[in-house]
Amino acid sequence: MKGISWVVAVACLLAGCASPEAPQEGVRVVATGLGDPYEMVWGPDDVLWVTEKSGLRVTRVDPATGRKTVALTVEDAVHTEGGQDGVLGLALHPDLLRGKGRDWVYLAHTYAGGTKIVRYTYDPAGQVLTGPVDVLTGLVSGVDHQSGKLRFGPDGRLYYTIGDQGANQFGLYCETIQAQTLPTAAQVKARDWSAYQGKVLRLNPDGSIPDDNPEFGGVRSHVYAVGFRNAQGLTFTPSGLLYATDQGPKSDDEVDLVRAGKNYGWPHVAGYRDGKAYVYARWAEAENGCAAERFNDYDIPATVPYEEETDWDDPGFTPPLVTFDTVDDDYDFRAGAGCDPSTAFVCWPTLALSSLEPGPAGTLLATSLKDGAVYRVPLASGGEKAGPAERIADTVNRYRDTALDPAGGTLYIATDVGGLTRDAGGKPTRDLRNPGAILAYEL
Ligand SMILES: [Ca+2]
Ligand SMILES: [Ca+2]
Repeated sequence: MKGISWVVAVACLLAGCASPEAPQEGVRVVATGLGDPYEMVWGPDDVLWVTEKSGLRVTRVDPATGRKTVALTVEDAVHTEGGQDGVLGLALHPDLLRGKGRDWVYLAHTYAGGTKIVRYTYDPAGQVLTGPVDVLTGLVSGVDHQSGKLRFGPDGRLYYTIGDQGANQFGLYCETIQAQTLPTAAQVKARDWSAYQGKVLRLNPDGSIPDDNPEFGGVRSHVYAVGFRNAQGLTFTPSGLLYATDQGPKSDDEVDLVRAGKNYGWPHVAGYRDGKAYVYARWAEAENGCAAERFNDYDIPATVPYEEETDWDDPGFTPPLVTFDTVDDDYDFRAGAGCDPSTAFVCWPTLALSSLEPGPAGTLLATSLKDGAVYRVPLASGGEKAGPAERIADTVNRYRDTALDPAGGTLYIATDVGGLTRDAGGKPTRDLRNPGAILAYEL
């Protein structure tokens, strides 16, 4: 054993390993050992309620002591190693622990039949979640772009983001993106939710379709807004407006003000409809069949049809309030320092925004997976405008979600257990400083 630790120690001297507990400027470690904390919510009991994507649990963490209590192991949840599936969104009923008999916690997770949203009842004596009741089952799932954030709105409805499943890229390049596909009346009647990818959904807490949901193409469904790629951030502000983040393909992460019936552009538009550095290549429609093509993120073969952003003009299109790293058309995406094909995506300008919540003084706080930082975005004009963003709480980690202590200025930040991020010099690294942790940062 001693020999092995020597090998590790020497390797660390050479390669620069960091202790997971090592303090970083302005950031302290509250808890470790979490299995990919995905959604973290400040509860009415002043405890952090945390889902663990790969740990397949709901864990309550005392922010003062870091003490962890498992409230639920989700027996039928599934996670693929390295995948975006698992135990995802969590929303606390507004009446939780208020003595009204509605101690309900809503959870979204993948299972053998797709993704489902389930209601549990919290037992405060045993500190456990019990009695699952299905709210909505049979949502499409996969290993990529699940999004999976769940929120209670001030209107008492549940809001849920469901991603484009990573279609039209990498290993799924022959799958068609369904972010603009609208459910038909026949599908809704048959409870076939297969057109829901790339949307924000709005549902009654019992899973039914609210009577006042918008219609798309004359059909009312759970769909509230369309045209998203991977909206991992979703939040209401105290003024009742709904915002989301979306992850751009190689440029153009966005913050969107989400309104009923609107279209947020993907995959026709990334960021603004400005024709910059993005065209929509339709790999599934390749002239000789998609299987005959080899996916390429930089050059579109002549046999693969594509369209410019300006080729698409939808009256419902709603541009983002702010984009991150919008680059010009001549930007060289191949030129990332220290990148090879297996790490290239970390060198692209995108930040991979992963969460959103209101911060103090009319701001939004968004986390980044690729940049290990929180972006503080000021809102203006009654919430109709945003930016420019300020970068804070910088470490070498993949930041997954935040929760703000309502009593003070402490921001809690959850981190992934593994994966690629950028080191202090901006180069790709898998050497995460605080894997599977909750960090605290004073705003
Ligand atoms: Ca968009
Ligand atoms: Ca654009």
